[in-house]
Amino acid sequence: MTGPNTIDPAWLPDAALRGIGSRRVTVEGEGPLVDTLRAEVAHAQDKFATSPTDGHVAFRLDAEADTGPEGFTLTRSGGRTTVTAAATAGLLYGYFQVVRLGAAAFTDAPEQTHRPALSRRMLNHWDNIDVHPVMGQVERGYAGGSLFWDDGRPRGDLGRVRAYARLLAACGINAVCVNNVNVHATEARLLTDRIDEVAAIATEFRAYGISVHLSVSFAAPVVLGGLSTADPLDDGVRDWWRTAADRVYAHIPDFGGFVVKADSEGQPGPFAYGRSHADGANLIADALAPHGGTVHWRAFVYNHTQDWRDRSTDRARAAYDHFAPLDGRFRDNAVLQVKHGPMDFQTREPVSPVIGALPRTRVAVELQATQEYTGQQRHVCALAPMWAEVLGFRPEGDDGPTVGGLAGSGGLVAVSNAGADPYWTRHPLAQFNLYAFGRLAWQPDAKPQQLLDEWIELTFDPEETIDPERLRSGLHAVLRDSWATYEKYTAPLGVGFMVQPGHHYGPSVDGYEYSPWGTYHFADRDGIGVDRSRATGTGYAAQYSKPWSQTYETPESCPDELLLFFHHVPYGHVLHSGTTVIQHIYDTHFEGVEEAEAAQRVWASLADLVAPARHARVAELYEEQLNSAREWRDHVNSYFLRKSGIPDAGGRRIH
Ligand code: GCV
Repeated sequence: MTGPNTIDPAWLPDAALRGIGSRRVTVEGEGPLVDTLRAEVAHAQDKFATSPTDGHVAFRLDAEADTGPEGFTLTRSGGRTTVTAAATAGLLYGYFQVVRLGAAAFTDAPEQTHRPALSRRMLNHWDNIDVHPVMGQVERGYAGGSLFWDDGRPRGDLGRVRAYARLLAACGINAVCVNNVNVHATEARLLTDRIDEVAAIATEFRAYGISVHLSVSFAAPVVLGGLSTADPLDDGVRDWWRTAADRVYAHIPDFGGFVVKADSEGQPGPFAYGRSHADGANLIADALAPHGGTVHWRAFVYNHTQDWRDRSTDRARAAYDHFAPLDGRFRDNAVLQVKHGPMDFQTREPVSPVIGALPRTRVAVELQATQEYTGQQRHVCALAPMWAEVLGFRPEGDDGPTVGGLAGSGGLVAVSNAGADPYWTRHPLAQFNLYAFGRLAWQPDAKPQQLLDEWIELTFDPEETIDPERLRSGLHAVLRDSWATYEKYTAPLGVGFMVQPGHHYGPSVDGYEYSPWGTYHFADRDGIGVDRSRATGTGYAAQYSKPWSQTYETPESCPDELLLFFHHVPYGHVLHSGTTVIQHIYDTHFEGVEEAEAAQRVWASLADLVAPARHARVAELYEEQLNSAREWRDHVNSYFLRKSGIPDAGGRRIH
């Protein structure tokens, strides 16, 4: 894989600091974040010391300012730009807003106050210390090894972690869970005798206002403490967790809390003791409460050893069935962390009905920036449009709150796509997913196209590019609709999981069809899809409130893109688009590959505008993307031609 000689600056190249670096800047206030801000300003001025202008930028603390703990007010008038905040975090976020605005930060404009809509904006790393025999070091990681550990030990030089923290703060992220939710034996010890390693990482993140969290094993009292039980109602177990939390806070006073995957895919949990997930979450919440910490308890609980012959069990139902009855039983410092869809980060899923179903429980919504099912950072797949759709969804219809609003109670979380690769995300264009996640967590109703423009302007310095407009429109052409393109050449109409088992890359239409994982499409010679209606299917559609329970109940009212998620229909079923299901499958698979080919040509045409190493890396990955997309097209089209016997109306070549 080609790459740069140094670590890529992503959306903070020095060129983006030109505006602030060439002005007179004053910074008021004290504290670690103000120290960071002063260091940022000094760095910018060092780079542009030779080009002073007469503008002035001031950062001031004002305890009376109505900005909340992280917000800021920006005023721009008469050559003076002022960031005012009630707390030091606001000054730092204000600094990055000034950077983001570029030249516009220094022209007159009405006063603006920015406050994050969500107070927790978190990344989850699925990093292991050791290299796991099947999953590698970073589970579902496609960007090299861990940023935190190497060769079984903490990285000696944490400068890279500091640089990562800076990038994250610049897009608004304020919390990071550093290790995998599947907690293996070595990583379990981060909670106890290896806590110093977490403390060292926390020092780097703290400088940028980011709290550190840890994934812990529910069985820790047994595997680390030598107790005979991990029963959440056992006094010895409760004492053990309290002592464990006390020790963590003795090392990391501003520690954020724990993330727990329990009773899920082999991880231990409260079911073993006949206890509920509220009992489990509250045990850990109580240990954290004296220190102000929070437990993020994942709702990803389902039976992964089901019998594929059993048509009555529906994995999509599981999280709601387990958790909706527990509403109101969680502590205030327990957050239920719910994947955005009911299955597992497929290219297209409906929004999880759990998100709106627990009004008396704090809920965080979990997205997946790491592209497990969306091309594994070898395919271009900009996820902001998907996330914006999820965040704008209203579980109770037009008059109810959005998912973004509901997540205000617990936060927005993404599984990180970053690793030790010099481009951070392996595919340089996947950096946009990380950036867009942070910005959407700050402002869930931000428009994906606007975020794309921001990212382009920061990442690709307009003044160093000979034709910024051609570059901008080229990048829009390759990124803007890339999720839609990816969806076209992979699994159709919301059915999901036609991937190769295990690693989940590339097509295998029946790969999971006769497996225990609960992920089926039920294609036969007559039709395809899962009947999840209340009337004749698994009843999943009835887990939604109105109007969605009605919308999803019948094939006539169900949106096309989710049809096969909710219904089993004949291949000749006519979609709202006017075409049949089988013809839609053929058409979209041909179109998707053509769109990817067109994007590849656009990228080639940008060779004179993009740094050679970055251009070469993306060009190389496009070769892989196109090979893979053609595999997808030919597998899926051939499979359905052979199953259905219905020819393509376009008479195109299917194998
Ligand atoms: C960390 C999916 C992934 C697993 C992941 C799991 C989870 O099943 O394939 O690798 O485990 O989700 O979110 O816990």
